[in-house]
Amino acid sequence: MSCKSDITGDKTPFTFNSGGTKAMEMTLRWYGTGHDTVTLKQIRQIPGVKGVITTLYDTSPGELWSRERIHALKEEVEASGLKISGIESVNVHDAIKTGDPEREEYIDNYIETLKNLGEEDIHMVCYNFMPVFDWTRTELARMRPDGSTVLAYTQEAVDAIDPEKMFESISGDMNGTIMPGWEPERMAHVKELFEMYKDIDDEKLFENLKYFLERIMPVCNEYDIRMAIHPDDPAWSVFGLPRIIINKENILRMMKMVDDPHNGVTFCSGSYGTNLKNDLPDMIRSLKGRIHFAHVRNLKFNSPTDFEEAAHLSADGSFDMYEIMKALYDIGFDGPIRPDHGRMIWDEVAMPGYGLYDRALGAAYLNGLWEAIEKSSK
Ligand SMILES: [Mn+2]
Repeated sequence: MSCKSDITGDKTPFTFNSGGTKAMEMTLRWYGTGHDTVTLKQIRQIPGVKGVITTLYDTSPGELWSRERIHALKEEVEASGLKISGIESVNVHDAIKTGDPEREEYIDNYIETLKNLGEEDIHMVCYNFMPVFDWTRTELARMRPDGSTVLAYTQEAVDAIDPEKMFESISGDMNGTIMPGWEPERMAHVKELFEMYKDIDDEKLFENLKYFLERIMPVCNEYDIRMAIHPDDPAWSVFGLPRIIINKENILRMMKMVDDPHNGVTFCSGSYGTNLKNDLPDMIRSLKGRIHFAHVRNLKFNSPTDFEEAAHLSADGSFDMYEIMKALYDIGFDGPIRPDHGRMIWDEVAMPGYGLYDRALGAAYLNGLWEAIEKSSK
């Protein structure tokens, strides 16, 4: 709602936003007490951050989330003056991704979890459909000229490594944390995981995704839960595994194959952006109404197959962050948004990509861009 007010009494010449309009909601990812070095109190003090994107980090893919645990998490977050703006992630079991007969039981659990989240008034769920490895990086602490460290990727390093050694090669740089998708218990079974996917190609993966979505859409409609698939990162096949959520063509195919507004996307600029052929503002515009969550970060390319995660500022990397935020503004994006991975700066020791300082700078910068876009559009 727009309001006019005046120090002298009734009316002034300026219009201010009283908070009644729908607008994007700046958030920060938080892994939960005992799993995150960053506290809710710290998050609360970042200007403009109203909510967290969180999860039950100690659950395994396929496990049912009880209403009690969701409720307890919600109470903890709300006691700090924040809210739960969405879940990242409710992970999808490999049996669902591979179409194994066991999937029925895991989909039933997933539906029950969504129902429990809906009952607790949580309406956005991020997930991914990547086989075996979640996001892949070849370095977790590449030094930049200013002394900060960042996650980085080179295709040459991936091509040279045995996938079973992938975890070993980066685990030493995790600062003692457990990184999402790289849980040691899961990585101990990498060989079996590869075996499960040996007959799965892109078409089969699409088919299994469609099956999953069709099964969960009724509960999503009932509780207004917006499903937001996270893109594959990097946006191409690694180690010969199929990867489908990688470009505009595929994501539009997915939106059409289960044509329901609750079937939507997490627009992650840093993941789609790994492929320089992806025109990020154009993709955002083509997904109007289906972007339920946004991850905004910048990458710096040293070559098309060697990139590192930069500061959010456009000038520090290869993307035009203003154009990305402008596209989100133009399509009327009103969901949760978060700065994505940050650099490790000011001697912070935290999960790579998930320190407090650089993500707080990112949130402030993205809020600044948004304010400027909003004011100049009026
Ligand atoms: Mn992301």
